Amino acid sequence: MGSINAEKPLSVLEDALKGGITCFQLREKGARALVGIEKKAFAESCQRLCAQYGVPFIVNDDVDLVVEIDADGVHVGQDDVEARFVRKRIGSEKILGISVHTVDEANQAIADGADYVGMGPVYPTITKVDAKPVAGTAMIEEVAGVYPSLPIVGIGGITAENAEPVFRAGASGISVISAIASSADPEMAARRLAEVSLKWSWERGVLR
Ligand code: 3NM
Repeated sequence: MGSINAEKPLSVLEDALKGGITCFQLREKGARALVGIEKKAFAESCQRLCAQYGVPFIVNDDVDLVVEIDADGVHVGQDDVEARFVRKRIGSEKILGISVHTVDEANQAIADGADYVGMGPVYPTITKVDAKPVAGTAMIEEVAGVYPSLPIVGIGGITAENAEPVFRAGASGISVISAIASSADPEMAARRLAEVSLKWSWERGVLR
């Protein structure tokens, strides 16, 4: 893996879609992040690509943009705008994802109308500068134990090689940035991740 390919994000996205990703979240953050009409135009390009592949397009932490361009959903963290207001604003049809780190936060996320929760960082990551301490998979296991049918998506340092414990702990999905965006072959990287996910959704289906 090298550094994240920030120069050609749309071609990385298209490769990832070809490789079989099942959901895409636009997370436009950091010093060089696009804003305003540039962010909107870029978001719409991502949205069009995702639509071509029938993959949901979710925007991180920008409810106004979600409503404006009619994205499929929004993801918010604990420090972002209060989730119950987000559900009210986007209506019942759109996907609402909420980052949680404890069972209490999961309780609240469900009460606020979350369709899924994100949990991390499972492993060390250099992608999110303000990531919380590495959490491993224990809390995923705890939340999955309390809410067996709540979709949990693990995040943070996940690769095709280390994804298994995340699924074993009870996650239904994995979310990655560098495993795809820093790969020399993003399509192949996405394909391998999709294969691991598919294997686990099949096993979980059989086990339940
Ligand atoms: N959120 P990578 S970790 C965006 O713990 C994000 O909530 C995290 O990137 C959390 O796959 C993270 O390159 C970064 O580690 C994920």
